[in-house]
Amino acid sequence: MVSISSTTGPGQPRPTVVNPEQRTQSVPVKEMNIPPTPISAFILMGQTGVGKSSFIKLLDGKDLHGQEPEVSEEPESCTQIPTIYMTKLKNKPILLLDTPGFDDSARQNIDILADIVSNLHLFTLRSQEIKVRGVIFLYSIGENRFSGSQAKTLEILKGLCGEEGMGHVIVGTTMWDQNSKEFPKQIAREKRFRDKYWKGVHKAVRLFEDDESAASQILLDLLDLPPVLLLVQKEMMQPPHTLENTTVGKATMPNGYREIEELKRRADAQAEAYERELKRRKADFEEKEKDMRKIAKDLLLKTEEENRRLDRERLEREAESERQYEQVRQEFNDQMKKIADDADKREVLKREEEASQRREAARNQREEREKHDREDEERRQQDFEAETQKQKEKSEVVIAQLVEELERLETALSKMTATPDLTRFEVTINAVVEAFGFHPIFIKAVNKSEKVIRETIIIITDQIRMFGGGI
Ligand SMILES: Nc1nc2c(ncn2[C@@H]2O[C@H](COP(=O)(O)OP(=O)(O)OP(=O)(O)O)[C@@H](O)[C@H]2O)c(=O)[nH]1
Ligand SMILES: [Mg+2]
Repeated sequence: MVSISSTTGPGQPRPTVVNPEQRTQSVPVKEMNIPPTPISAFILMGQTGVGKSSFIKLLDGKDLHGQEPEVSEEPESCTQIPTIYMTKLKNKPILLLDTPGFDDSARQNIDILADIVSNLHLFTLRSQEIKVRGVIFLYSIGENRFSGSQAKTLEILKGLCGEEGMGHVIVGTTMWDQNSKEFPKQIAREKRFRDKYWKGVHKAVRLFEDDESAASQILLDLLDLPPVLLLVQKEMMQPPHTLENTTVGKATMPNGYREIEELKRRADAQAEAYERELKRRKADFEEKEKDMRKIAKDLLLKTEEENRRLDRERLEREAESERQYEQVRQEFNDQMKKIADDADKREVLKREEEASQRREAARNQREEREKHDREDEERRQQDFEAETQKQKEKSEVVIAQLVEELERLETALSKMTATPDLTRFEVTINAVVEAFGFHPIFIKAVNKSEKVIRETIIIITDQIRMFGGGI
């Protein structure tokens, strides 16, 4: 495939659909070694597996990298994208545009067609260098039925070429079984198809397997014709230069495709709407998030303030509690102290009471004792008095005896008075007087004490003896 964008200039028409993936894999024409004289270009078309790549390979076609086309026996498509190959025919360079086969998939057909048209449009733009000489439409004669995809392929071919262009188409029938009983059937089929489907083509030729000369002859036959501008090439030169506005584009873009395009357009519009809505919601969300953050921040600040206030109140309450506790404790201590004091006082009073009781008891005891003592004293006094009385009585008896004795002594003494030494008698009397303070004569009258009397008796007796008197 050829990249259109690399060759189109300002104001130049552009095809509409070019598969970008495929474009990157294609070989840009400007990079190919194209000779100064216009090069003839041929387009290979036909269903998958009919032998398009084999045809090019047979003619020794090589791509930009010198690679020959890939050929596959698998039923799946081998050639995936339109690819340009170069070769020589009678020593003149030619371009062969290999194309994938069309099938029932509108989407895939459109993509393939878009690539083919891109290349054809490029050929148009470079018509001084490249001239389309015709289309080789290969058809497998082995197919006994004209399938839907074959019909679609033929329709695309006609749409591409237009009536004039179909005159530059050669149908090459492949897959002949010359040595088989099928061969006659194939010939009959060829005739039937030629009459029914291939009307208007330049010719239909048989391409037996590996028949290089037949392949070359096809190109030579086309080269005998003048260069042609296929219908799609002409249409693509007209504004708006879009595939949808070409005959083949309209034919190939069935309702399904348009619906797909419409759906795609709607989907894109919806995606854009979703994008816008998403942005709006995102902005809305961000706005709300901002608000929420602000609210959360305010709430946080309020909560912190509230917490601080609660802390303050708690501290105040704790301080108040502490103060009350201290007060209660103080009151309690005071009460305890008071109770203790009262208890002490009571204890003191009690002790005083007990002391008083003890004193009272002691006084009572003492009084009792004194009473007893008094009574004892009285008894003793009485006893003493009785004893005294008894002694007195006894003493009186003794005294009486002593008085008698004394009187006898006095008598004796008086008798002694007749003695010369009266002085001594007087000394005795004086001694008695001095000793007792009274004269012995008055003893009886003064004191009848037994002791005095006895001592008086002793003194007198001693005096008498001293003076030699007889007692
Ligand atoms: N019997 C027979 N086999 C052929 C003929 N031409 C090609 N083949 C074989 O058919 C198979 C497919 O050939 P390709 O050249 O890859 O077919 P194609 O048209 O390029 O297929 P796509 O690239 O898939 O579109 C290969 O195995 C070829 O060898 C023929 O004329 N007769
Ligand atoms: Mg192929």
